[in-house]
Amino acid sequence: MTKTAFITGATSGIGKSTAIQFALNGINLVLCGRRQDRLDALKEELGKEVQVHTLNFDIRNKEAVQEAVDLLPKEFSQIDILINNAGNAHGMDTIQDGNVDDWDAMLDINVKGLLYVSKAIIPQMVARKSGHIINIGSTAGKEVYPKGNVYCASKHAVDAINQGMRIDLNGTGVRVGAVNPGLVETEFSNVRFKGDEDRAENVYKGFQPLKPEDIADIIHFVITRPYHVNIADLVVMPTAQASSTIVDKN
Ligand code: NDP
Ligand code: 8X3
Repeated sequence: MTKTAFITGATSGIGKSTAIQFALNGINLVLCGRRQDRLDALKEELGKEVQVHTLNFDIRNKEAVQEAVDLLPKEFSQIDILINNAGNAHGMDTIQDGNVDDWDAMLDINVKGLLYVSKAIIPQMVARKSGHIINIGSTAGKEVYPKGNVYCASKHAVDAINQGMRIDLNGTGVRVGAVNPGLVETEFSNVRFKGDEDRAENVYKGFQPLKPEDIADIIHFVITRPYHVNIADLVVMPTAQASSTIVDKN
């Protein structure tokens, strides 16, 4: 039977590549983000392959999240796969120089937003005794690096939530796992450095970073394992990367 995936942060980077990969493999899509022009373009492109519905909401707004899920058209209302991907870093400062608005954004989007979407979708999965949730964490959820403080805290929270979901949903038939990437070249650093393109590009200079397609390919692998196989927690880095701070740059 054709499955339906709900992907947050589908307008760019890892989420967009995952949407394309899923469409090529016949998975119907509910694509979420705030940039309507990009949602429209994706619907136009991927709608040639599968059924696509788009949702425009800010993941920080819990009422908007719940309403978007509640009002899904019938043909998209059964969510088989949830990709909790929307998120970003905002700023990169020492804790003493950190901007509290950046801290709010990272905790509200990466942690609370992920929880709001999960809260809106998990009950139907439990009721049906099936479903698969992939939480997009980060190597920043496995270690802390200089000036990473609150972003790392948000991704450590995703790591804990991923474990907590798997524990609490054990026995319900719902699979839960995380994919934790290292350095992937997306709009991530443009957002982190607030549009400073030189600074953003510099992050990926001198080595071959991961492409969002690499992560999409892995996510598709994870969600296509047989039902008795759950990939619980997966870390993937570029070959040139050994840790958040050790990258072989030439
Ligand atoms: P991008 O900036 O390319 O994509 C981020 C996506 O999140 C966009 O589609 C954006 O959509 C969406 N988003 C951001 N804020 C909100 C919001 N308030 N409400 C709704 N949607 C929002 O970055 P990536 O693809 O790299 O990031 C995706 C995930 O991967 C994030 O969770 C990130 O932390 C994680 N990650 C990234 C790594 C990297 O090196 N790139 C490494 C490890 C993890 P829109 O602006 O349209 O709302
Ligand atoms: C993104 C990877 O190293 O920029 O989560 O924090 S890193």
